[in-house]
Amino acid sequence: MFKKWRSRWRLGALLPLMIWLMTGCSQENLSTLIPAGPVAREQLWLMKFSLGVMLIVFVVVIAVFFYVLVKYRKRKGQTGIPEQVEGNHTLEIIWTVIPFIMLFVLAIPTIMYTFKFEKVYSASEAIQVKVTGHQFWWEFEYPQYGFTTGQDLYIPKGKQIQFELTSKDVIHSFWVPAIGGKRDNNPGLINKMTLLAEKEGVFKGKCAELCGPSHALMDFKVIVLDENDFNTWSQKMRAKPEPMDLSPLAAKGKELFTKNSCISCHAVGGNGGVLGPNLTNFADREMVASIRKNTTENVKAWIKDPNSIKPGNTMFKGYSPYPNFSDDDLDALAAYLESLHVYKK
Ligand code: HEC
Ligand SMILES: [Cu+2]
Repeated sequence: MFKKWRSRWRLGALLPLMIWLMTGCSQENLSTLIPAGPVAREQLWLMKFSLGVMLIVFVVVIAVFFYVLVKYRKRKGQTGIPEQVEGNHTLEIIWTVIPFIMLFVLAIPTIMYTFKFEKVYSASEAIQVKVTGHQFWWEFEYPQYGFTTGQDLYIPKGKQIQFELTSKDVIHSFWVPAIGGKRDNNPGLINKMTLLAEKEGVFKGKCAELCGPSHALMDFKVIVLDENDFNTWSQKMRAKPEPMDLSPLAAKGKELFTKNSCISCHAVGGNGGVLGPNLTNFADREMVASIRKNTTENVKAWIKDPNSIKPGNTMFKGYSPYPNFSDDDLDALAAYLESLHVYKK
């Protein structure tokens, strides 16, 4: 008996650990429970409402269960089986009608909000952003402004953003928990979604559709600026800046960047390919490839062996053998990339 209780207590001790782990997921910038925009807030309301309805059902069912358990327990001196009842019209009608009503109560707000979230804004009402998912990075094109960014989505606070979601390869899903979501990026199809951010700050986004070996590493950032800052940033991006006054090391890096066909996949300013993220504002990013802190060491490690950081990613895909960069080359490439500032200094 004692042993049994001891093992139960031990299990009980796991509870605080579980709570700690689960609340670890409620970081402010990655939580549906701390909304930073109307869509996320209304979705949170729906979650709470459904949970409330389900809680009522749960409490009533459990109460009836215990009531029956106690009332119809076997009493002392009782022999034989109790009276058997078959069919009861009143009861059957009650337990059919109540769930029916419950489903209506759940369905009405859910359908109303679903249609509300489907509203599509015209180009004059909203900022348009085309979001393309790639294994395993995000491309954000701003057709009204004429530029593209990778990994980091910049938007102004308080403005409606109209997204067009698609994919270059497999199905991905665009999700910014604190602002709203989520919706699939399907190859060959365009899905629309509208969001608005009310708070300035940096919010985390995730791919929410299993899309390959590095699916869990397919993060992005949503950077919400006040409107003036956004205008400054977008004007700078629109000018497609190339870095000026490079240090000798960075200038060597630029040369290597062109020579090693980095530029055939990555655009900087007005030049370059589109198979990899646009690097015009790479030095403004908090992360390298969305998952490592943007430090010189990590940039070098990424260029040297991207597959060890993000398995299955497509950098240098089809290039065989993989270029073997010396430490000096890596220093130069990193110095060049770290000079690609647009916004932060
Ligand atoms: C075949 C196309 C291709 C070539 C060539 C290529 N890259 Fe990439 N690169 C990519 C792709 C695709 C990614 C995104 C990987 C991911 O996050 O899944 C990437 C990511 C990066 C990143 C991280 C970008 C970010 O937004 O965080 C850097 C830095 C980078 N590449 C530098 C280079 C350098 C330097 C070279 C040349 C030595 C190079 N790349 C050559 C395709 C390429
Ligand atoms: Cu994905």
